[in-house]
Amino acid sequence: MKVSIIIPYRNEMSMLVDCIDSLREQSVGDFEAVIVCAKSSHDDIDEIKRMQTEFPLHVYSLPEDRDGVAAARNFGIEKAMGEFVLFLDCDDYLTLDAFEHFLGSSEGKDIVYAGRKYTWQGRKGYYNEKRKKLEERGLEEAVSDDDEDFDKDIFLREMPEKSDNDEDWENVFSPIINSNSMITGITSLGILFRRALIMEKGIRFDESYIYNSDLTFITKMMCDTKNVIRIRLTLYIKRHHQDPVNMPALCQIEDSLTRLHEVMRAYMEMKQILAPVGSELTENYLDGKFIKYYVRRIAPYYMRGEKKQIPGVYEQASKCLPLIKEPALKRCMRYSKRLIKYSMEHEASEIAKKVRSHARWQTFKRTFHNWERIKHYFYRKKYATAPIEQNLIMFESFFGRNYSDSPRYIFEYLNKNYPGKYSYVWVHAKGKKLDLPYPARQVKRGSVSYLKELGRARFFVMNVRQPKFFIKREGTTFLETWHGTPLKRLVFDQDEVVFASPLYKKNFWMQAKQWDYLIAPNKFSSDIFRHCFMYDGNMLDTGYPRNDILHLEAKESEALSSQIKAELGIPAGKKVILYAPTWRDDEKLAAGEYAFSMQLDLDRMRERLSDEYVIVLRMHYLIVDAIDFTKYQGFAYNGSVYDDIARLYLISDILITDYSSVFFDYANLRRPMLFFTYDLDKYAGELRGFYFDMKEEIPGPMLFTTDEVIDAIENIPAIEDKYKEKYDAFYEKFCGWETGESSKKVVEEMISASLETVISEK
Ligand code: C2G
Repeated sequence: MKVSIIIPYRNEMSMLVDCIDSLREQSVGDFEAVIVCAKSSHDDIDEIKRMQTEFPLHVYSLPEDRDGVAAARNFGIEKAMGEFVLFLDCDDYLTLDAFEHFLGSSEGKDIVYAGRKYTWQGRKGYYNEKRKKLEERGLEEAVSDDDEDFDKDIFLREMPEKSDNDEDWENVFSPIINSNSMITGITSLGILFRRALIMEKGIRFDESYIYNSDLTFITKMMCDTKNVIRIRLTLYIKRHHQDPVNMPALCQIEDSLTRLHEVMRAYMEMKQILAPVGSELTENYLDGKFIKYYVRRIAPYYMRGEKKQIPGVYEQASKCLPLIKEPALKRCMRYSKRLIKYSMEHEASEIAKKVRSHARWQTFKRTFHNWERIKHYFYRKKYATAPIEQNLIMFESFFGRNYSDSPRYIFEYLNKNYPGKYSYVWVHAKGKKLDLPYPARQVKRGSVSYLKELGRARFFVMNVRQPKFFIKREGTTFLETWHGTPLKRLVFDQDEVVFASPLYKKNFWMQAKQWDYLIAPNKFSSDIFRHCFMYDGNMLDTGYPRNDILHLEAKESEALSSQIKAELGIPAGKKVILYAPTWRDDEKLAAGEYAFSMQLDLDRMRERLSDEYVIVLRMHYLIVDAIDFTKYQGFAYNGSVYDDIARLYLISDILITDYSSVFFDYANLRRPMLFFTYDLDKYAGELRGFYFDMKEEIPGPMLFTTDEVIDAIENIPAIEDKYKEKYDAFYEKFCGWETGESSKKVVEEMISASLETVISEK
């Protein structure tokens, strides 16, 4: 057995699957995997044992009296049979050709060290992104030809014999010195270690460390061998967790006191281990890394309070700082140098003052270089501290791109039923003032006036998330209406967010914590919203205000329909097909802007349907691609310029959609729906994943070509007949709460509860 891969495991099953898959797909290999499960993960052991692999997979549980990564790795070392061991964390993975390179270079070596890369993504996302990057550069390289950072040829470097020549010797310590990271960036991951050397020298991970046992382990290993080879290719992918709220990686856990103490202890021990080796340069690099840690983590910690609140940190730092040697100090930045010297002569509270004034100066420099930051500075310091305007309500729908959705109907309800009681401000997107039926101030999203209003409004009604910098002031009320029943998995229910920012989950969590009320359109959504947003505020189980309009009296509804058709120039005698697809996560053009590739063949539809029908095309608000309508005059109409999709539902006889939440709303009308799901496998599998099996629940056929769509339209009565029962069940489940009174219910609940708050505050 050539290599034993030691994998400590703790409750991260979905990530372990990815990790094991990366081993399954190695092109060469004579290895075994040794998985060591921590106490808290014993429930998963059977599932792990059932994993099918072509290589031997040994699963152990850590004895009751041992815990932590260090213990799991040591236990793995005891069980390992390979000539080498390699430490792999269960949330990380190896590149496809890792073993080919590792084994190809391992002959006669004690340590084979390769490059690591950090990512926020699992393998699927990582390789997708890589493929995309390659495509953008016009390359068609196989994804396994890894690493844009290095030349494609492997660059192997034999380490020199230990000698007095520091210049050479430094390379032996490349894991320690060859990066800009702080001391905490040193790791034992992704390195082949000759097992005989570990056993012979009795080197183990120190189990008294929680976070930083790697530091002394790797230092000891490096000091005990001459035989190191470095592969200048990325073979190890280290993964940050996208859900640091529920499942933070060790490196994502905020610097706690324990970690500060551990790092300082490890630094002192590493210095002791290195002392007999006598490599000044290596020590200097290590000192440099420690200086960075001190300046960025330890000294700022003093700002949290007086000495008594930071037990032992100051004392321990006082022992570490004198160990830093002059050459390392000479090489570091002026502020770092001064801070170290100052720290050796002053108390923690004085150091805290120095750090604070430096931080203020840095913030000032950063802020006043950038107009956006200046605006946000004033928002924080001035607008969000000004008196709150007690009757001011701010509305925003789809980032101000239109006057629509539930905020619109809440606004109209308030104006009709509470005239003169409130004042209003609506947010509009750049270059698009809104056409409002009642008086309201309008502010451009992101402008200074917008920030002023954001600072002083008493109520907020928004259907997407508020900006990240938003400060939720005491005594204000935030009503999040959201914008649809979820079919697509959302936020914390997504295993992996492939296309959004890796901080998506964390940001979402912070934002949802600021919501006082969240509207649910049905019981199904109400339940899901709780876990997908990790939301524990007030849920308004009222149905969507935006769907009130779908429950007007027949006469009123017909009159409104004729008016809307006239606005769009649609001939009264024609039936209307509404095509309203959703957006695709992988068609991103820029932040908040997506492309859409039209798969419905409009020429063909016109040919077969134009005598009886017209089609209104309504793109999702994130789509910026324009369709040329001039070609289809009299048949296809641009519904995307229309503010509110609910009014388009009203005029349409048939809806064609895909995975968009529009079908939950449209069902209120009980009119026929067709599902043009030409990319179902990709969408449901790769892009999002669904909360339920579409085929089972949707009250209409899934269609995959334009001809199938046309055939269905020509046979609508038969389809209505076929799906009648399903439609009834669907209506009951998703539309039952919506009776045309949702705006009223929301306004009454929100306003009365908020008034109570104001009264009790007084
Ligand atoms: N929408 C629209 N036109 C479309 C598609 C959607 O006006 N062609 C509007 C509808 O009001 C719809 C809302 O945007 O309900 C959300 O659109 P989805 O297609 O469902 O996609 P998404 O914005 O990702 O929201 O919980 C719902 C999910 O968040 C989905």
